[in-house]
Amino acid sequence: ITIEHNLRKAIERKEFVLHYQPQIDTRTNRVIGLESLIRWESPEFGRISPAEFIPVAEESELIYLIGEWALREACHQNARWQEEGRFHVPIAVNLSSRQFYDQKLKEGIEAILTETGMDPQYLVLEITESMTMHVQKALSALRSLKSLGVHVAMDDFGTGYSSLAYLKEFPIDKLKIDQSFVKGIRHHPANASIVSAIISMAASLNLEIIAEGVETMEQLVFLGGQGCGVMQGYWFSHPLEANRVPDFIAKFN
Ligand code: G
Ligand code: G
Ligand code: MN
Ligand code: NA
Repeated sequence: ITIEHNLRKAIERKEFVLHYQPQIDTRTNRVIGLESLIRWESPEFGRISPAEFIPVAEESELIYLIGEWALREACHQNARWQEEGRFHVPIAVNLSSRQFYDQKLKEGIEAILTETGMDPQYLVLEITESMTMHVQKALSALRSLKSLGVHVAMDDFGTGYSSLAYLKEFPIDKLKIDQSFVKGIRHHPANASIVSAIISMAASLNLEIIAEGVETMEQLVFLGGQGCGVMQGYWFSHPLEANRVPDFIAKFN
């Protein structure tokens, strides 16, 4: 029995769940975003990390089913929170490479937006820098998605090989500094320099910037001092189950 076979059953049995990690603006101390992170709760195998099953799903058509489920679930959840009327916070959804380059992604998202009544401005699609190596293909995929009115963030920034020359051409809204650089701030001066350089580049390109994997007060202070006020990481919160999000936001905001 292959993991692929089990993934297919997991979709039918609705064993996936989204957790949400708060993104905090440390200047105002408010939650300004939530990143959805998929979890597979298997009755047979326990909790399986997306780092394990997403790459497997990417090797088959299953990635389209799982990706569509995650987009729909995030939009539904946003609509539920809006109905409760308590907060209005953008939700980020990670896209895999095959999803991003799928010609049908745009109409799929359009249908989900209509179905859930989600305001596209509150949907942030996260792509990774390494997915944009084919610049022309990436540009046309980005333009098509942006025409929906959604926002786009470039994730894991600094670890891929995207051409800086093209970064300014990409219709993206924000850069997420990869957590490996944030982790190295203290002991590896080069990482601190890279972080500073990414922050100033984002500012000059008019891109929002967010630091990932912030775990210590020291990292928070360094990032803030360099002009990066928006952060995500265990220092603030682990990814939360949906039902724990309203309380977290209420306490924070
Ligand atoms: O939260 P966690 O450390 O388990 O996530 C591991 C990896 O899985 C991260 O790279 C994250 O971007 C990715 N991931 C989490 N949720 C999704 C999802 O819904 N779709 C895709 N394509 N990747 C996801
Ligand atoms: O690839 P992407 O950046 O989407 O994945 C984010 C991953 O990082 C998720 O697996 C999430 O659970 C994890 N994560 C979030 N905050 C922290 C943190 O402060 N430290 C570490 N080690 N991982 C984190
Ligand atoms: Mn991400
Ligand atoms: Na990342």
